Amino acid sequence: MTRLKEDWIRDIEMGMKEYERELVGKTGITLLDLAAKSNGIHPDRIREAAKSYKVAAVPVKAGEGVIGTFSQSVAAILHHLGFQVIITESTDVDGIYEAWQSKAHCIFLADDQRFLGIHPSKNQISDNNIATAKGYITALEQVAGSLARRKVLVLGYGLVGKRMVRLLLEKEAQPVVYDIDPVKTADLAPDMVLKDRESMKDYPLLLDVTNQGGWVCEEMLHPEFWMAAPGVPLSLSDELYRKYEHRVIHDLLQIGTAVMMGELCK
Ligand code: 2YJ
Repeated sequence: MTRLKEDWIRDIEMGMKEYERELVGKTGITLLDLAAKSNGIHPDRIREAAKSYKVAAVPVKAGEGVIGTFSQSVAAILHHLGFQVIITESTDVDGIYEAWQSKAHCIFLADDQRFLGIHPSKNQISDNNIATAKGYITALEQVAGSLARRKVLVLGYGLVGKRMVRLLLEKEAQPVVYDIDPVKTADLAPDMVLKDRESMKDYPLLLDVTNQGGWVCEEMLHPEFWMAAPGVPLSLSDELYRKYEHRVIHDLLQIGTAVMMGELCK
């Protein structure tokens, strides 16, 4: 699991409008619509919740500590969806206490292992790994149409990759997995495993959940590929990303965080 860096996320807060414009340009829907669709709810449900929910982003010092602008970025994404958001001054357990004192309905917080959204009074919790899997599959469906009976290549078989495979099977798609470590995919049926990454070019639909940057070269891409890529750093080199940005859905926090909020509105 990649730990985010301040350098990567510092523009999120100021760039939400531009982010939205690009997302709509590629997928035809807004971040709020995507959060709703990924959770099978009407967008109005999120809009209604946004009128009354107060959300607290709690910085967490535990482990490797606070990442500059992490809580601010989470707050900006949720604010963009219409929610009233505070960032607690206190961190960790004291921050949770501050959130409760401020009468926040939902709390968003992350340590080095997990990023959660919690709605205590509804006894609901949202895990960023699950939300990310749902959000990027929905984004891929949005650009490529129904995935049923179509092969989808999942690059990387970690926590999010596994969740994606489960969701794809539920959607009656045909997931095929590539992971650099063959031990990870040993339990999968042989026809669900891509052994050699040179064959990637046969797959136009890609979900990239790897955490190694720049290992995909142009010859490995199908001429009409679509890539939905929560993996950080991105598998495409900066140069390839610039060339094919119109075919790649990729961000560092926005889709996962928005889908978490959608889940808490269910
Ligand atoms: O509050 C803070 O600023 C930090 N404790 C945030 C830590 C963010 N955590 C990560 O980047 C981890 N890799 C977990 C992310 C889970 C994404 N699926």
